[in-house]
Amino acid sequence: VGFHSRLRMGEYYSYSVISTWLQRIAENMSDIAQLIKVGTTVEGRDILGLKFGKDTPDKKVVVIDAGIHAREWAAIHTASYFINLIVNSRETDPQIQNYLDNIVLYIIPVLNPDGYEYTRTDKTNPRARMWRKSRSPKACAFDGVRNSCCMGVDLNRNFDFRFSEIGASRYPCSEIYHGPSAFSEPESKAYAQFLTSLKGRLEAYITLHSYSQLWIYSYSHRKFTYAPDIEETRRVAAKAVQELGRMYGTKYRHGTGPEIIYAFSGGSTDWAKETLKIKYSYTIELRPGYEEWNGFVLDKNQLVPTAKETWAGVTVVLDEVANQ
Ligand code: ING
Ligand code: ZN
Repeated sequence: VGFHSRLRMGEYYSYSVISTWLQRIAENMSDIAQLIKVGTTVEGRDILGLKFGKDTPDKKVVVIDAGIHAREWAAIHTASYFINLIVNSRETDPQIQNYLDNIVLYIIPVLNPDGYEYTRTDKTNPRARMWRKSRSPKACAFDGVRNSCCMGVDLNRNFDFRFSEIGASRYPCSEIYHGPSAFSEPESKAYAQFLTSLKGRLEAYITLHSYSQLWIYSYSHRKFTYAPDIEETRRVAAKAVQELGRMYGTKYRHGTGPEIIYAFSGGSTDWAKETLKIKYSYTIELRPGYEEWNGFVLDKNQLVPTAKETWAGVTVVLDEVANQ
């Protein structure tokens, strides 16, 4: 067990440290973990993840990701914490053994590594810390006054679900620029292909964001627009939020985007729900609460508690899939 095969939790790490860590886990624990490459970013980085559990064709699949938005560091930490927990408790925790035996679990901790690395240049460029989008090359549009050109696409507006309809912008300089067309970006395109390859077996898809303490389900482009299994979706969300809150008393709300935050289209969970017919498709907004002014910068001492309580919520979904 060499350098980088363990990461101390409660810290933020560069993408290269995270990548090496994932590789070491796959090398040292090939009985439970395999390295996967989802695709390649605009700047040429590999989008890496781990696949846990022994794969047999009958097993249900769960996918958890984080870091589609660059500045949401607490989400990346939380996904990393999940990996760390599985790796370190696989011999002692019966709940984790149950998951390893009965489901296939993919965790992709940084979907937008170009953006994440850019936010980490904040020591020399203080504004970089609040970057949200990818780092795709400049695109231009006339905004009524001038032709404005900017880098980056909001990857969570670039999925082929009601593309550009609402809560997204056609201006490249906007934080929520949806890109020139659905799946125009290598990151979102590769990820959609990856999820599609799991079709039929994919029972749950969870994407971690920050912040606002919300457990969001489909659909989010318009109020009162649900998938047919909304009752089940709601039941599991309510239970997850309750379990999450039991640990430290953190209060989450659950609902569709327009019910609890805002309407938007082009996001990964709505696309997955509609196209892949996934039973459980959730966007989770981690700590702090929405009343906080700049919740993207979460104090390091909140990282582990945030990850722990989120795991308590996520296990509600994992239990549904593993024990059905
Ligand atoms: N939030 C999500 C976003 O992509 C969201 C919010 C998700 C709203 C799902 C409605 C439904 O904008 C963050 N923090 O990125
Ligand atoms: Zn986000």
